[in-house]
Amino acid sequence: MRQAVRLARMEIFDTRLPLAFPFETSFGRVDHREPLIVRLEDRDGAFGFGEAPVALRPHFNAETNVTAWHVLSEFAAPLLRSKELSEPAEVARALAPIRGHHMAKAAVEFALADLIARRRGVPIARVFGAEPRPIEVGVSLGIESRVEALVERVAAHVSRGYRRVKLKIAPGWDVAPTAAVRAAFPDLRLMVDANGAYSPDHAKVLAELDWFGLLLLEQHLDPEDLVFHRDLARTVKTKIALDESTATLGAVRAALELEACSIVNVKPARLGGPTAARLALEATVARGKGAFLGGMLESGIGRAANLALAALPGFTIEPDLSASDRYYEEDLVDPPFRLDPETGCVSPAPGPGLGARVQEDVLARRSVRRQSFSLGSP
Ligand code: OSB
Ligand code: MG
Repeated sequence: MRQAVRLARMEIFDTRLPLAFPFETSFGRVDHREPLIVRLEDRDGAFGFGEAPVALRPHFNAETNVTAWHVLSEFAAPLLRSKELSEPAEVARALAPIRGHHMAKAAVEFALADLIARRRGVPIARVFGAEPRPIEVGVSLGIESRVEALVERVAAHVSRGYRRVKLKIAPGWDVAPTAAVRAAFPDLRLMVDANGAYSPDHAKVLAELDWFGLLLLEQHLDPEDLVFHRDLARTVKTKIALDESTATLGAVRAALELEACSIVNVKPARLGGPTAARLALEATVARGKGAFLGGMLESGIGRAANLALAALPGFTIEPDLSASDRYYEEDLVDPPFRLDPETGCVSPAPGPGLGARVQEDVLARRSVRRQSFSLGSP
């Protein structure tokens, strides 16, 4: 057996990261992200970083930047005290007494995976059972005030090399912007995401989206109602993908069983970490359904780990995972992630763990609060 990691310390950073350009979804417009970054250290001084991509508001899911801080500091830290852990999945087991709060727990599991990879001197992908490689990625673009501005935004990203684009939609911003982007880019791999903004009363407008040859329609209805999604999936030709509705591995299994979707957005933080993400992907593949890896506008810390997971076999659509400059002017990692315009790929940086170096000075400067917790035996 491999030598177990003896945890000594956990530090939490509460960050404020200004976005390169505002991002508007059906929940509203944001110009910052506020992820918590977790740094774990073991008794030999080895360390690893993980990210909880939470926001200030509980719109995507019930977690916020404040609940994640509360859960990590009050409940996760005591459960991790004096723990010896040999693999990331053991974090999920150690934190199992905490119900929900997946993003908070995911940050710890990702940090342990990075720490283990650095100790072994291997890329984090290996710890996930994947072979690190360049990944063809897609970009997720927000709602704009005018259709022309959206078409320009899409054009800028297509010219940079993105070959798959996801548009955020909401009632009143759906058929017209989708039609305009499709008219300007007849062959683009295009999909839309409503973040739960529609109801079954909108069946007619949702059916109109069938005209545009979309790869998928993501989470158009109430996240808590799989049966709505199943019923509506039967009335539209476009494939349905679920994000918020598949908040847990159990919900992924239920959605597949019900045929509420034919594609799963495998979003590691939403599911509770890399182990849950791998299991969700495996369940989806076993059912013969499609999958893509989703993102939460993570900093380079969360994105490096997601990029490693995106190399797992079974994904059928490019991940929501773009270059650093799509998100932040100043990323928390160096080098920043770049898109190769020739191949449409983002590559992991060479090196152990996350590959890219975490810029601890930038992390400190971008944090409004940080706190360190001793995890060693008293
Ligand atoms: O619904 O997939 C989503 C970002 C924040 C919250 C929810 C979502 C998103 C994205 C961004 O679509 C994907 C990315 O990280 O590039
Ligand atoms: Mg989504």
